[in-house]
Amino acid sequence: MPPTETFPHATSTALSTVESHQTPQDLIFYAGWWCPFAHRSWIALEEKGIPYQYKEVNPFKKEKHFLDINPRGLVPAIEYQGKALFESLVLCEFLEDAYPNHKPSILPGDAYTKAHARIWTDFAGKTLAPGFMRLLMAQGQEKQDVARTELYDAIRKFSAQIKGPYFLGEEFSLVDIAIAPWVVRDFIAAEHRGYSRSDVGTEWKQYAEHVEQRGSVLRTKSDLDKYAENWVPYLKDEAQSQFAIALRAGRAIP
Ligand SMILES: N[C@@H](CCC(=O)N[C@@H](CS)C(=O)NCC(=O)O)C(=O)O
Repeated sequence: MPPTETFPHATSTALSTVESHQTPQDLIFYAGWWCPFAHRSWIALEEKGIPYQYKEVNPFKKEKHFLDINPRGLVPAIEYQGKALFESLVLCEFLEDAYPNHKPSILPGDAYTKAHARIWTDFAGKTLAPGFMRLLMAQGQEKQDVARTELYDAIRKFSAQIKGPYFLGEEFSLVDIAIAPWVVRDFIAAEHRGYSRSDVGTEWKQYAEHVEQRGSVLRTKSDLDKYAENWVPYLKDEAQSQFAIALRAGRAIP
């Protein structure tokens, strides 16, 4: 997980979004700009255009006011009309249920497709996201090779189900939201762990490119350098990389 001392606030377009969400609302969103789990719920809020007040929290400090909202002490959390909730994917489903008139819906209306979406959201949450984390945190070539192979296998299973451009087809959904924060951050795995979207497969590369261009994803995105800095203590690989240089120069992820 990211370090206890993180850059204190969002940057780039995410900062503008934070600044335009400071007015008190029925819904207070407690997040860390850097946290991929918080990023999920933030994308859902933005996607649905729900009024919310953004509050930046450093969950590692375990401050009492925050533990009163989420006893687990983790971001994201929300206070909705004075009542607290947490867990990123639960929050996304809550937003869908509590704001039915805010479109687009992030879950399909049809019962079968909704269940299908939940199966793959679960896969994204329990297999893909941890796969990215394991790869990033793996130390030594051998462990990194194993972690990368496992992640590629999992992504290929997921990719085989992508209808395109998004997972369920034309509609952006909870499945996409569940994996979007790791798509935004996968350049770190490319930079330090030999990961490449193209090596996983064309379906995945195209899918990732669509997801990262979604308006709600762009509006909640901080500077890539800041995400990368956040991971440095865990990567233990300070080498100056050509990949980082290419990325900063605005070239495509290989
Ligand atoms: N399962 C949780 C995970 C949330 C989580 O791990 N958040 C991290 C930041 S990315 C956190 O708050 N860490 C604080 C800590 O571990 O003390 C969710 O999906 O919301």
